[in-house]
Amino acid sequence: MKLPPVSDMSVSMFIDKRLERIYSKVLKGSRLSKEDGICIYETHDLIGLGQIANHVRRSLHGNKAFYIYNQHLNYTNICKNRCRFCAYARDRKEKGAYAWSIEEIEKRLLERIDEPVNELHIVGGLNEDLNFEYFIDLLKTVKRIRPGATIKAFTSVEIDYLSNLAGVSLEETIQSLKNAGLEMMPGGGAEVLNSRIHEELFPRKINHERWLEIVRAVHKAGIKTNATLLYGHIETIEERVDHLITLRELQDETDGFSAFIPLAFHSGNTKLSHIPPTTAMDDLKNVAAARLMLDNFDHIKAYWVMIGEKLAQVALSFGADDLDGTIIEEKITHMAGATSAKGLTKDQMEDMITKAGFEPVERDSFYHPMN
Ligand code: V47
Ligand code: SF4
Repeated sequence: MKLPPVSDMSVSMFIDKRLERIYSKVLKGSRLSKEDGICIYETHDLIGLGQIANHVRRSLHGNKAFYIYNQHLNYTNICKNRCRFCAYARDRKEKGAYAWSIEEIEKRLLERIDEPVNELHIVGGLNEDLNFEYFIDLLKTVKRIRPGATIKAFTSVEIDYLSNLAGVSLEETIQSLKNAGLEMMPGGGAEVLNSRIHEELFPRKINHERWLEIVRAVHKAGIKTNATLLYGHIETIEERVDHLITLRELQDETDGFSAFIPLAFHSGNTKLSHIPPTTAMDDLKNVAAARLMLDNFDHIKAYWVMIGEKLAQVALSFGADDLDGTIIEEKITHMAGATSAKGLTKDQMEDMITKAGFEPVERDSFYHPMN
């Protein structure tokens, strides 16, 4: 039996007929509505949805799948916010609490100095024992030891905290960090841009409006950031879609987002430990929803740490074009029970991509190919 190629996929091939409307819009280049977003999450026609998302992913990036050789540095787990979904944070006197000195950070960088790391992903808790000088020193130390690597550091939550700590405006804070070596910011911190969820899960953290205000200021200062959605806890489908639409609107305004990363909630060792893990269906729908709703984002990452290496490979055919990085020593998700590896080698990364039928492209933080 001869099947048509994917590019000739007919709109009448879908099991869920609601996907016909979405596919027609995608082919015309029309923006998807909130109703379309809800349909994407509600449908059980995962293969139909995947084909539409894959069509967009392939028109943007062909057969390429990106990854980066990076290293995570989580400088402290002491945090005054104590979000209910977080297994990583500790109080100052609690067992397992830590804060790395600048010397300790230097040691961790030097331990891997022979490896071709080209991005340092640096985030931590809100630790009242660290002063603003510590953060400037941290950035300068990383830049001195790894001058060729990009520093991608701090979420908007940390930027807000640092601005209060320094006692200067948001703009001045961003400028000081930039002068010390900050070149990009990761996603994270927004969780779900929604006041109900904020109140229930992370009331001490900055709210929706402040998160947007900070990201807007960071983009205005010429620093690109990523964006995330933490899904699989108490959020509704409508709240997920609203979150994606809010990000899409901000991207229309600033064009400062680089990639979007759906983050699958892991409940182990958290105050929400009764919540079961996300399903593969939901993980893939989140990747596809991101690819289809975020029509102004270049890149969608499948974060293998959270969804596992095997599903991340599949996600490359559901809208994702990037597997994030080699990472080395991931802490935040592993403390919440993740069973994925703590890091991958370059060979493992390339093997994963090749065996999923894609061409691996090692990139820098700004998606320039390394070779
Ligand atoms: O903001 C915290 C999430 C985020 C849990 O920008 C949890 O390239 C699941 O933002 N289960 C930090 N998630 C990680 C992050 C990130 C990761 C990889 C790449 C990039 C990037 C950004 O992790 C937090 C929060 O949303 N998180 N606890 C948990 N128990
Ligand atoms: Fe602190 Fe971040 Fe954990 Fe919230 S998610 S408790 S802000 S480290």
